[in-house]
Amino acid sequence: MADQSKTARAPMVKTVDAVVVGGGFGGMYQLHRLRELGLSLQGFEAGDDVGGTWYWNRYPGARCDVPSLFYSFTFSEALTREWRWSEKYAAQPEILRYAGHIADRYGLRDLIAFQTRVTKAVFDEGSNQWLIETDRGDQVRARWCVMATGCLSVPQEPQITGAESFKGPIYHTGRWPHEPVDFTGQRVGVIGTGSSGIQSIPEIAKQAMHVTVFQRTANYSLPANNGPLTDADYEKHQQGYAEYLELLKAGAPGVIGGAETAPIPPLEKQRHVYQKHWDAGGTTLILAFPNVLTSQEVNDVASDFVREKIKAKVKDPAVAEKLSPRGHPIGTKRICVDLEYFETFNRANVSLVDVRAAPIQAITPTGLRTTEADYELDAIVLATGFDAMTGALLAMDITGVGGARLDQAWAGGPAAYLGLTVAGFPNLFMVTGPGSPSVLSNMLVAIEQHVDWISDAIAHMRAKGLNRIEAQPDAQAAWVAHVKATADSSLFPKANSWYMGANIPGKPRVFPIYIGDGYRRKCEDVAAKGYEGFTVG
Ligand code: N01
Repeated sequence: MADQSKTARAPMVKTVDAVVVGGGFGGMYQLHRLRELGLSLQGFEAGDDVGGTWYWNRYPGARCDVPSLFYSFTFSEALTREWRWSEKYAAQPEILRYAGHIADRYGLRDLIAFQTRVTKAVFDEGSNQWLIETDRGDQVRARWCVMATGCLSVPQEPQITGAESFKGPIYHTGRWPHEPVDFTGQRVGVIGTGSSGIQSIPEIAKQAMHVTVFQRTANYSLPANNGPLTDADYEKHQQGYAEYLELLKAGAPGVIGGAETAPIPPLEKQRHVYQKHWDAGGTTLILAFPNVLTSQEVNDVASDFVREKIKAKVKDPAVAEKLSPRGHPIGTKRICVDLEYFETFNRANVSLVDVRAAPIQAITPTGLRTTEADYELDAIVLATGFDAMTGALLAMDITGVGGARLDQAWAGGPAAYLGLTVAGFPNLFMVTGPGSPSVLSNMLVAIEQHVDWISDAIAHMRAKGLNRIEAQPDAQAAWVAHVKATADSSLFPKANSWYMGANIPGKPRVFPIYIGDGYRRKCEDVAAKGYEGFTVG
């Protein structure tokens, strides 16, 4: 694991208008917007530079599954004009450069204390301020506190007996070292076949002597069809850009938008359309019809279609069968996008072990033991995911009104009004928090919308001389019920996914993502009605 030695500095004791936690895209844009409003600010970031998820996830093959041209901020025309992506799906180093460019362009680094983790936030009812504490001994008071802490920022490491005895290195994809890792001549074991495993396995296999993939659940993955972006691509994008911005303003549809009234398309039409999406590449196949994620009947056709493709790609029929996902509808565990993932299993130096059939028993000094066999390994890669959606928020000790703690308030699962604020925790905002579209939308677009809403709310409060805004429990309960009802009308609850919290032992089984239509409009209406559902004072 990357061990950062921290640069020494004296603890800060000060008061600012707002604290922003997180130096990823959300934190950076929030700092930029609040500075424009004239607020005094303090940002905190655990890493030693900006970039958030793209700072930490440096594993080989890390790449975005949203086309680069759309994985871009839209708030500044100049920024859009001057940045040029090289590939249809940008790789991690390029996205990190984009994050660095934003930090430079807007002079954001000076606002952020790096290598600093926020440990505690306590609301002081007397002053209506938050007292923020960090692992560096900082004590910062602020009227407004914005948590831009990311949806997938706390790595999940399975507790495997004997891990500490392993003689080689153990890497987690979400905490990849900053210095290059060379697997040449090594026997590498990879545990996990979610997006991180599916992206890293083909790259590791190109270098290592042998890769053993320990798979518990086979996953659906769609080809990226990546390639360089050409002048013609840019021109076409430019031509449609104004229309794209208009669409964003109108609010992107939810992933199950329109499903209720959608008919079951004829079988041949479904297969024809899936083929078109497959050829184009990327994630859109699961959105090919409004009801792919709500109708088992439609989903079965899409799932079969992808299983057939896997069968065609993998030469050994027994391996193809092991790689064929069964038991969850396509799209209900996060869909993966790959570059030659299934083809990688045709290589002589790659083998697949089904650890559902023969579970992992222990890590030994020289490798890994399942109930069936011992595997000799020089290095182990944990592509085992994250404590998603709530992990980073609950890792901090957050106390609101009357000593209420966030972990207690969320003991039964996260509850938040619009995914932006939590009743009992005034003046605290979350960027892409639970109950908003977040990970089932384009994250940069979702971040911009949330940051703009939060900034407007703070500007409104300041203009009116108000210093406290708090979600009303009833409004929050109604929103949470709506998010749940929408989720329950879909196939998502059928899977044991990180969306459902199923990858974290003991985590409440809740689907904390809003997948219906009209989210942006709802947020705008709430603001237009003088922050309906909030108590403002
Ligand atoms: O994590 P995951 P991830 N023994 O939770 C397995 C985003 N992301 O880091 O399914 C054996 O999806 C686990 O098995 P199972 C994206 O949103 C985006 O890959 O629980 N196996 C599963 O196979 C993504 O969805 C991009 O049975 C164990 C795997 O580990 C999210 O991050 C790229 C195990 C974890 O898969 C998370 O992806 C990368 C154990 N004890 C990530 N514990 C792009 O933009 C866990 N597993 C493309």
